[in-house]
Amino acid sequence: MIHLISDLHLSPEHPEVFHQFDSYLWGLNAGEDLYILGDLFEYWLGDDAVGFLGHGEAQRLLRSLSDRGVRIFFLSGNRDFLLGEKFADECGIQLIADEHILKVGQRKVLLMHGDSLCTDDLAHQKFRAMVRSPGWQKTFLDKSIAERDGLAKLARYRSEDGKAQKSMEIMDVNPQAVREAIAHHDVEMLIHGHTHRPAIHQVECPGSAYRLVLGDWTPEPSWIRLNEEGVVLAFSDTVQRLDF
Ligand code: LP5
Ligand code: MN
Repeated sequence: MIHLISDLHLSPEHPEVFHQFDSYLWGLNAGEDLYILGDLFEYWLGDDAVGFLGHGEAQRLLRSLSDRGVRIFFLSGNRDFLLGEKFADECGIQLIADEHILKVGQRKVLLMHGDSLCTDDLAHQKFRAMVRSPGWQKTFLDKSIAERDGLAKLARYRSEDGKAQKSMEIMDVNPQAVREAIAHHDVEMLIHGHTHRPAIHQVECPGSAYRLVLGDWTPEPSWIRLNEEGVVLAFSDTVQRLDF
């Protein structure tokens, strides 16, 4: 079985989400795969700041999961794009690229965080291009943890302020960007998070494909289970199923 989650936004301020995560992970068995599609953490300042941000417990939880024989794959989101190989190695996680192709039997499924599909949100695309560039990341990571934290808090403040002024439409995925991603990778299914609008959408591009959107974990966990027989999406008190 393949399990997929995203957008937990773990932080010490919300221990209830951490406890839900812990319980959820006990439902996963050795030999199964867990794909984390970004924004596992509220924000990430670099692998040297795990203790500073209070993510030591999460690190131990992930390590014990990989030690139990569950393979963990991580694709970063717009909050935790600075999560690196050091933290991944310590947890037994394999880092994968945004736009990762997952093979399920004969099927190809495209995995993304989802923010790159929000192409109408020009302010975000500009910010994204900046912070994803290796030069910017090196300069940022060379700063002290306290300085990085100050900048991250400023970015979070500006982001919340900016979102209050943007329409829901601008902050959703752009339909043409979705069709292009599906056609470019020649897949029949795309799974992403980021928008916190869990749903199963049918996409005509021009062949028929599906776009599955994971939800966040407040107040309930959201997850996808996928195997050769079909896919199940859970969010709030809803469970939706798609048979292959
Ligand atoms: O994250 P969310 O869901 O609230 O909103 C996103 C988009 N916002 C972001 C910004 C992140 O929340 C900030 C994460 C901090 C990571 C910490 C490490 C890096 C620190 C960087 C410090 C410069 O991704 C939001 C979208 C929304 O999703 C919906 O799709 O609309 O996008 C924006 O609000 C636009 C920009 O992304 C935000 C611009 C912030 C600019 C901050 C400049 C800081 C000052 C630099 C001084 C040199
Ligand atoms: Mn996100």
